[in-house]
Amino acid sequence: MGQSQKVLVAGAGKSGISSARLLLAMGGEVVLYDGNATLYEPALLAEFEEGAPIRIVLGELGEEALTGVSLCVISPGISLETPFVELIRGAGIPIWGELQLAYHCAKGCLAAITGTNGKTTTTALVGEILKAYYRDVYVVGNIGIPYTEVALQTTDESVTVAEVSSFQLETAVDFHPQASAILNITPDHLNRHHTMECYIAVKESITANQTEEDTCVLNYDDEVLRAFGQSEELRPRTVFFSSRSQLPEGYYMEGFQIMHASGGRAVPLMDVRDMNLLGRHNHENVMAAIAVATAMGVPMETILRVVKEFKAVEHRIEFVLERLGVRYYNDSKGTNPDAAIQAVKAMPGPILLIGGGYDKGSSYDEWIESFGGNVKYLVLLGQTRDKIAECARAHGFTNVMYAEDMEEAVRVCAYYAESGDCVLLSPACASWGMFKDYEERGRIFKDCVRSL
Ligand code: UMA
Repeated sequence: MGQSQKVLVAGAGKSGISSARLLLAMGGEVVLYDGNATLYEPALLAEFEEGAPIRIVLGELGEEALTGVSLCVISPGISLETPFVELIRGAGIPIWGELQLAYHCAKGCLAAITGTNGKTTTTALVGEILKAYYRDVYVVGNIGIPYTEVALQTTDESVTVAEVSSFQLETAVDFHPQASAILNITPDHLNRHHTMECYIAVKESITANQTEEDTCVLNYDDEVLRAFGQSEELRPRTVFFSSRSQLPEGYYMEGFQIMHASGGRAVPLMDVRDMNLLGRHNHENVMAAIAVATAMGVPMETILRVVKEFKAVEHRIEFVLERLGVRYYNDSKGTNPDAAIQAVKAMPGPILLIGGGYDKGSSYDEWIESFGGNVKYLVLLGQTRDKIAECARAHGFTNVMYAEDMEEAVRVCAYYAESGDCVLLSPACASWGMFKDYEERGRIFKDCVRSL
């Protein structure tokens, strides 16, 4: 990336705006492209300094827009199969993801966390731990703050933790974290990656540039990741964690205790009842966070103090309020069946469940099977509702209702709920189509609950 380079930034969402700002700050020239022709150009231009060398292209991308362009920085939400990408490839222009651009410009130490579920909680927790020990800490990525937003502020003394999605890894080039973690891999985003093999390969590529001096934290209970951690090809030092098996090396659970085994000795670290996070999946997230933070040089005493104080992140099995003996939980971040299963399992009482949304090509069988008599009603929203209702019927679950919007869904649940029940929004689907993102969906749910 040289100065005064002309760069095409594809996608004018959070990542695109932030990438464009970074490129301009480095003295570059930007063509900001978005496929959505209905975006308002003056509003986009207002994001940048007046007179900045930036041109906006909306809708179709013509070949003339590529004149002089030497790099394309693509937003994570844009599939590499989108037709305009062919045009860029045809012109021989290299494609970097937003993550790659940020990495290229950033300094300091980096930890990167991926996995299908738990990565936001784990990243936030690692961020809190790092902040308790280091002065200059950044928490970035899929969690909602584009890495490009802070890349130029980082220094050799900075410590950054990035939540990294499969979308972001797909367009990484020499991305090299000192500590990486893959928390789990279950089916998700198959409409974009097509097969599980491709999805797994993309997730595992977080380690592609790591060396023997680096660390990779892996879930021993996940068969794919266990095999990956034991394979000869993996260069970084592997640290396993497990909530199901006792490990000779690494982190595992013994009853309520998180244990650390090393060099033939196992020591108890903490009792999970002393922390605020609920459910086994969170015990796994905590073990991964401890391993990553240790690899980043934080003493165990500091790590455990922060883990005990840490509270659930917004939209992830977040307790909203109790009304007439009914507890309301917002798990809008439950955007795939596996995450939604964890939320169902974590509920303290019978459940009225709000689900459905954008179709990512997921299968809902395991999710419905996980209801196991604990879900009283399933209220469905969005594009996937027929597909889910049909799947529920096939599994003998017939207490299914449709709602047109979140307000109706919440009202229906409140009407049917009895004291001791839980109303849970955990859709097993993405929010797109009805909401801007899962955060908007979760906020609207909470507003509806509060105004009951
Ligand atoms: N667009 C096109 N052509 C397309 C698709 C999209 O031009 O074919 C345009 C849209 O019109 C829109 C822009 O691209 O204007 C949106 O870009 P984006 O989807 O990359 O979204 P950002 O706002 O940049 O947010 C992204 C991440 N979004 C996705 O990966 C879909 C955010 O993760 C992330 O927080 C943010 O960068 C900051 O790093 C969200 C997400 O849903 C939370 N992630 C997925 C998940 O967690 O399951 C991976």
